[in-house]
Amino acid sequence: MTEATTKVSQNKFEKFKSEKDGLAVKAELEQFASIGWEAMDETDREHRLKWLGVFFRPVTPGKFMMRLRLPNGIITSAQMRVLGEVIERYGDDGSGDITTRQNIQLRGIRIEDLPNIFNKFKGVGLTSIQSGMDNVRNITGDPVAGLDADELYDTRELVSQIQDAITNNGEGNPEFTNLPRKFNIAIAGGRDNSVHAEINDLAFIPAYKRVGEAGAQEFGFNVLVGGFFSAKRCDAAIPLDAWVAPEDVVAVCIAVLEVYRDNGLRANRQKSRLMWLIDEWGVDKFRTQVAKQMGKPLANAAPEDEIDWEKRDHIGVYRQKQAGLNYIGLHIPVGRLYAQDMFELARMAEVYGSGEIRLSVEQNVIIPNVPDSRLETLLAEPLLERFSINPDTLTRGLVSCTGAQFCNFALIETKNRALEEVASLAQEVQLTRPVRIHWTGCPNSCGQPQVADIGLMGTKARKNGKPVDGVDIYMGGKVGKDAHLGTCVIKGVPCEDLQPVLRDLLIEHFGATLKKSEALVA
Ligand code: SRM
Ligand code: SF4
Repeated sequence: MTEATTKVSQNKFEKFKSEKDGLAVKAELEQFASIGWEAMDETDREHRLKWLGVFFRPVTPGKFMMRLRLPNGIITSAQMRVLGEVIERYGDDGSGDITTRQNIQLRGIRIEDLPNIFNKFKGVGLTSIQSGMDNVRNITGDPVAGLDADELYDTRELVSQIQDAITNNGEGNPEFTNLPRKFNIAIAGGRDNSVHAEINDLAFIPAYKRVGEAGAQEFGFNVLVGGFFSAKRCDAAIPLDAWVAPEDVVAVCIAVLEVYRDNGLRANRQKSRLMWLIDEWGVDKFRTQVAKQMGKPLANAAPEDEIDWEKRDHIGVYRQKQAGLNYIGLHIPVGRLYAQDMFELARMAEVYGSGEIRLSVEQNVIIPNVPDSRLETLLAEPLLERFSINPDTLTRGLVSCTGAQFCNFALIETKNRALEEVASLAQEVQLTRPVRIHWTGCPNSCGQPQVADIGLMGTKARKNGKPVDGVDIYMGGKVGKDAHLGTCVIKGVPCEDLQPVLRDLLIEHFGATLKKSEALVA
């Protein structure tokens, strides 16, 4: 590490990291399990455990959350079954959520069970290592990689290689356990930017480049850097003016992380994400440093990228590039799964598909490799009544962060409220196309309101002089082709007054019409 990292005045996070690396708790799990969560050192319990993907929840003390790593959002039926077994024993406390990074988080976890849980994970090749705090988050890739006839690049292998390099094959890698802050990486492989590349610290976008005198087209990626959301500031990623061949992607990730690790700003955690370093240096200097770290020059970006489609949501039945096979996208309301759901999904993936399950950043599930001959029976499965392939237009694009049920940053409850709100709206209005509504419980923006058609960010509003649950409303988020971030258009709407406001926005901006009975009343 350079002097820049060691000399800065240390905030509380830098201080505890320098005293003991987060990953060190890996060797102490048995001891934590035997003494129990209340007797644990507070910093180990509330912070360092996050290096193993284990999160203390002040809202539910003693019942921890576990965040996995599922590269490219892919999980096998055997892995899904293990997750179901882990949460099943916690009864009503046990549940799982599909996250906005194609990942799964488990709820209700007891510290005394951790050694056993990690053993079970190992048995099926699952890891939760380095999934929280100042580490690289789950690496996202195209959810239909290897299935989509129109894909430009199958992102699966690259995403796995990056995860393996950063986590030392899931065992933990001290090289990357002390970044200045969290770090997000995404690789787009299709034409519709299904990973929201622009909101990642480092993203790779398909782009062809003319090479050699004959001007042959070579496939590679244009590189974007610095995208992030935080309570203080939100920015879309900017071009690094670099194009990399697929075989150089891992090296670029490592070089960018090393430059960020050794030079990123650490004094103020509000200003520690990569974009703040790029601001300070300028993108040219940042680019030069990355090339220097790689030990070879970076090629300039290709003039155009290949993102030219509107974003797909993958819900429904779609033909794969493999003749006679289909992928089925199931809508999982606000991403919430229980043990029985996990068992059912695992069974269905085995009975009808190849035992593989995929997750999308919209918190939904895809079952790939279903032969034509098995489709009809799959579509008659009772689970599809709840996890529909054809949800109503408002529910279809609904995304929600965790919110107050489990997250102590939350200013409002989100998941249940999101479902209730669309159910009420669906009684009032009809739409001819889905509207992507994203809920997020606080300005940290885990539910990505800035990429939504309508984004709702929890806040405290005032009504009759009293503080009440409210939302700031974002609009204009554009995904897929020409992606750009939405902005706040209305501030402080009390949640209890939200429905008419949303109804009017849907009518004014998204072509909604009142249902007959409502129109008559009006
Ligand atoms: Fe997030 C912190 C949940 C995606 C920005 N996020 C948190 C914590 C860990 C806070 C806490 O300790 O309670 C939340 C855990 C609550 C819980 O119990 O579930 C939390 N974030 C989530 C998830 C589960 C939301 C969801 O329901 O899907 C997502 C997990 C993704 C994963 O699998 O790793 C999640 N968080 C995001 C995203 C979206 C994305 O990555 O595309 C963002 C905005 C993008 C970004 O990071 O640039 C996001 N989360 C934050 C921030 C603000 C970061 C900052 O620089 O200030 C925080 C607060 C922090 O890190 O200090 C945060
Ligand atoms: Fe928690 Fe806020 Fe993130 Fe929602 S946006 S999960 S409330 S930190």
